Amino acid sequence: MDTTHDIARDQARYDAADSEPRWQKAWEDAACFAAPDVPDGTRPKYYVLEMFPYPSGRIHMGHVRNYTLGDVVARYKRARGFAVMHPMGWDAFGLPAENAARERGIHPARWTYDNIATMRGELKRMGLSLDWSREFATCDPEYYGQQQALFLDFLAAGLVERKEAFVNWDPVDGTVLANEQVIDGRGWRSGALVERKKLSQWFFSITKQVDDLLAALETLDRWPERVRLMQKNWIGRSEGARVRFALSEPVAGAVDVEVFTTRPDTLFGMSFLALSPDHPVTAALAERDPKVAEFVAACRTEGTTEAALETAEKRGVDTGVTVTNPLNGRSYPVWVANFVLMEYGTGAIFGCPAHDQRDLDFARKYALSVTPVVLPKGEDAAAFAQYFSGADTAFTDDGTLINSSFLDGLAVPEAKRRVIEELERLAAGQGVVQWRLRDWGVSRQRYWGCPIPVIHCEGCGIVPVPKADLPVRLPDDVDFARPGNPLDHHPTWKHVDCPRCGKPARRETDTFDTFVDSSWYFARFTAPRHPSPTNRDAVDAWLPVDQYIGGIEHAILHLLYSRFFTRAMRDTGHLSLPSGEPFAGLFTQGMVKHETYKDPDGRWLYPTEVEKRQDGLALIKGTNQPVTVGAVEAMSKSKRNTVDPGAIIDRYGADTARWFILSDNPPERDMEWTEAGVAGAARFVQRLWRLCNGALATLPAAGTPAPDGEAPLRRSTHRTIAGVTEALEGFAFNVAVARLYEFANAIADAKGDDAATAWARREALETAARLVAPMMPHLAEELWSMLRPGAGLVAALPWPEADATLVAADTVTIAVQVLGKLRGTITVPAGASEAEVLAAAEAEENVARALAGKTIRKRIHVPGRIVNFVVS
Ligand code: ANZ
Ligand code: ZN
Repeated sequence: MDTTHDIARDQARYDAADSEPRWQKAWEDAACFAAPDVPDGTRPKYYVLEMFPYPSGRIHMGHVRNYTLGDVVARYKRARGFAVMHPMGWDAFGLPAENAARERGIHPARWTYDNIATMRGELKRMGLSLDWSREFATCDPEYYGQQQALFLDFLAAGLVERKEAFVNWDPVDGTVLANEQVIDGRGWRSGALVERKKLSQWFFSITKQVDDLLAALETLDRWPERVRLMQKNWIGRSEGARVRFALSEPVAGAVDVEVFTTRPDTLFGMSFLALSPDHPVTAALAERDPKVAEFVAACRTEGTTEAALETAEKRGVDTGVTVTNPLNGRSYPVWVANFVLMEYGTGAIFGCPAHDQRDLDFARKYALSVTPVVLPKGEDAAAFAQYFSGADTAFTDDGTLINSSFLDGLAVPEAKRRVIEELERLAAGQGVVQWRLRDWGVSRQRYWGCPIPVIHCEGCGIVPVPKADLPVRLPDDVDFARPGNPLDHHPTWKHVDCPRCGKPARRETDTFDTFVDSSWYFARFTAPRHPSPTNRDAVDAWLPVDQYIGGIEHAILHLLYSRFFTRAMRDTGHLSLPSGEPFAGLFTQGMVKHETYKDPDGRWLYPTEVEKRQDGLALIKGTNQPVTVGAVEAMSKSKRNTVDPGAIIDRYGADTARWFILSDNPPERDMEWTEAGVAGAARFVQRLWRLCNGALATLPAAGTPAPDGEAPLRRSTHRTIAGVTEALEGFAFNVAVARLYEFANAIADAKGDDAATAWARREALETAARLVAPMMPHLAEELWSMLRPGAGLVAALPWPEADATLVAADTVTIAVQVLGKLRGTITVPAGASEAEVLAAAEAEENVARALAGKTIRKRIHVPGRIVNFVVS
């Protein structure tokens, strides 16, 4: 024990600033958290992983919550005898590093690795039980080189495709923009009107797995229902039909337009046909009709996302061309409408305003016909038609078909079947399954990403970079002063000889979407330095991740892409993983919130600038100006309602921060960070330490056999073990914390110096040290070292076992009935025999009165619950 520690003890205060680094070093020296390369089978494996951070600069409270939750699981499982893998790394490619380069002239690599160094230091101060030997950043060439190797294998296996797709093109910056970078139709940086442009891009063929990606969701019983539903909706399976409508005149060679519909039953209620602005027929019509051309040009400046189209006003233009409905032979106008996406179905729809809200809005706006064809149950047809003479709300539920010829009288599902039969008979359409999921476009025109390892040769076409030449490294000397992709205008980097014919050729200058980097990092952690993407022994032994923890914001894309990647890696022999599923268990944590503050001029204030007085008044520190206290909101830089984890650790220590963040609410819910809450946690840290420190002199020697007689404190101890264990198993960490608060009270209340109590007190304190360990690991070590000097680390101890006889309730309360009517209750020892229970029941005052003068015919006893006397 070093001297600073002794001083702390003399002052009877626990000094986290002294203790925490000391224990962190002890864990590191003992390599407590190193996972075996391959679990040896003597212990079951457990892989716990938190979504790895983007190295943005500093860790925030969201990270603290996420990594504390993961650490509780890791430490608990380790104590339960599992071989635990708990790694950490950095999701290190991405645009902010390039922005830093453009704005401040710092090289993206320098910016990224500096941030990583800072954040690694911050995470280490939290006392997380991580295997740091496995750390990597996705921008390390060792990592992205293996990613390139995976890509080449996917390419060879037909899991990758090159095809044309629309992008948001910034004509001034000469770059493709992400949807979030298009603001009101303009590039976020240049302010130029964004164009929709077709580019050849690389796609991962995720749609090839669509059936399995959907079906396997059913097997993920340790995922939140909500996330499974989000995945399901994203994959979006729709059953419907494709229907061909003959054009009144051929347009650029096309004689008909095909639509996709999920409601072929409503074909007799058709009012118009609408084409996407990007539809080939639209393009041909635009060439001869300036009105159409103008409308299409206007649409190009709108966002390309579904969300953008969802919110944009529905607009259209009548092309003057008509189509014939194959079922009734009538003509309908062809419009071009901004809400029809080229990327879904066929890029064309038929509109049925009575039964589709969007179509109704459109029909009202342009005075198109509205014919109801599905009658709600119990509704009168005439009244319903009357309703639609003015209604603004479509009827989208099931009902009975009307105004629909051979479909009249049928229910919607039956009408769908009949109409598809008829379309197929007429050779005008067929039933189809349509998926919402698109292939995953991974090409990005950026510098700070993983280079896509192919070469374009005029003679040979697309040539994969030979594996021996991997990694294709990013050049260091890049120019960010020029707009566009620095890889593209680098003087030498892209000029290479074709690996096939040797003639001058050109490197692909696109880099991967950073979602690629995070789609397999969990597999790489199992053998982070291996010379190929995976070591089969390691990856097959460790995967799937048993518990994955992260934010709901990644519930769709990241998880879906990872699910694709494990399947693709399986198909290319990089792992076995029979289920194909990377994450057996998923937990999504809530957000960390804080009050918001504004000064008298309406400017946001940081919590550190505000002083909250006892009387509830809030003032600006220093000036004492009044502060307006606003809503409790998710911590965000823009509202300045953030609390810096580093400052909290400086002031209170990591254990206090961890304890508070676990105590406030169930981890899946949002929690509010408050100064009072942290202070309360800090007091509890001191309280536990003082309970222990104050008792030390009176405790029997460690390992003393139990004396005769049993102190009541022992029951508290073992019930706490059982309660905390159950809570940790169920992710109810706030409940575990609450049980430990109660336990501290029980220890404090157990007065008495008799041998049995003193022995029980040692047992209780030792147990407390071990039970708080997953949550407050440093304090746990400190307490343990006081109680059992030289007995090793808590981090290496097994989890305490509850003694079942001490856990069981010591008494039970039983209801006593006479002829089914409640007459009284009795309280008996938990282990009482039936004879004892019946005797006590008969003796109960009220019961005895009810039995007086009667003959007992039958005694019914449900142990622990009820006694009923049948009398006559
Ligand atoms: C006619 C109709 C009548 C429709 C009706 C709905 C109700 P989900 O469930 O998402 O698959 N649609 C088809 N392709 C589209 C595209 N590319 N852009 C925009 N909308 C498109 O939705 C399928 C429905 O969305 C289809 O069924 C079609 O409108 C529309 F009473 O066809 B429906
Ligand atoms: Zn060539």
